[in-house]
Amino acid sequence: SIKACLFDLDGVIVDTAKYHYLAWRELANDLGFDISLEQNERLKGISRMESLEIILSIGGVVLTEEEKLARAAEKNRRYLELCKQMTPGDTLPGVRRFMEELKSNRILLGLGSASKNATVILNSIDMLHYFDTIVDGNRLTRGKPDPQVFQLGAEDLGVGAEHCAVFEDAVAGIQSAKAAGMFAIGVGAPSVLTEADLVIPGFETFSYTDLH
Ligand code: B16
Ligand code: MG
Repeated sequence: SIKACLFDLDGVIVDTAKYHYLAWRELANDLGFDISLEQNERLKGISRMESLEIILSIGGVVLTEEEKLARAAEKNRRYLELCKQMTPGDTLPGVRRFMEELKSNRILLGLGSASKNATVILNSIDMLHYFDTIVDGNRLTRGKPDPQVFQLGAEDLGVGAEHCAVFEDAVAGIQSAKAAGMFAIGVGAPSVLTEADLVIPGFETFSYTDLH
């Protein structure tokens, strides 16, 4: 039976993917090329520096390590500026109700995000207090698809992998959950999240009883 639920942040709790995309796109445009929404799909769940490498390879641009760090820092400044407009109303539909339901049924909640901005974002949508543990990009030595992010979460909560369910919108995140030996629930399109154990379109039509 499920004792803990581990949630990805971007694309599951809040739609920050659109802000990541805007900020990356500005960086690409600045370097003289563009990135499509389809190419942006490849960046979901991937760390900031790895995302930068993918973007540079799309544009065929070569930078020094120093330039890369400066560009990544600039992207993050722009991203955080865009995130400033976020309010609790930006929480994706049904998420808050679902978490309340889990809480009242004594299911433990964890965050498993590649983002180094996770705490800031959770604060701005007033969701930080729901979580019994936070695993974010600041704690990770290996990013998704490595299982580390969800393994650390389960360890913090003292729950075995077989009792954990993971909610993820990214292919890399589903792979990470499966590699950790957990039940992987994709949030999005079944055609994209083919490796998930179950795919849901969102939380509006999903409740605690569906977990069993
Ligand atoms: P940051 P998640 C991921 O968050 C995003 O999906 C990905 O697009 C982003 O590059 C990554 O966080 C790092 O974010 O630049 O804020 O550290 O989906 O794992 O919650
Ligand atoms: Mg995500």
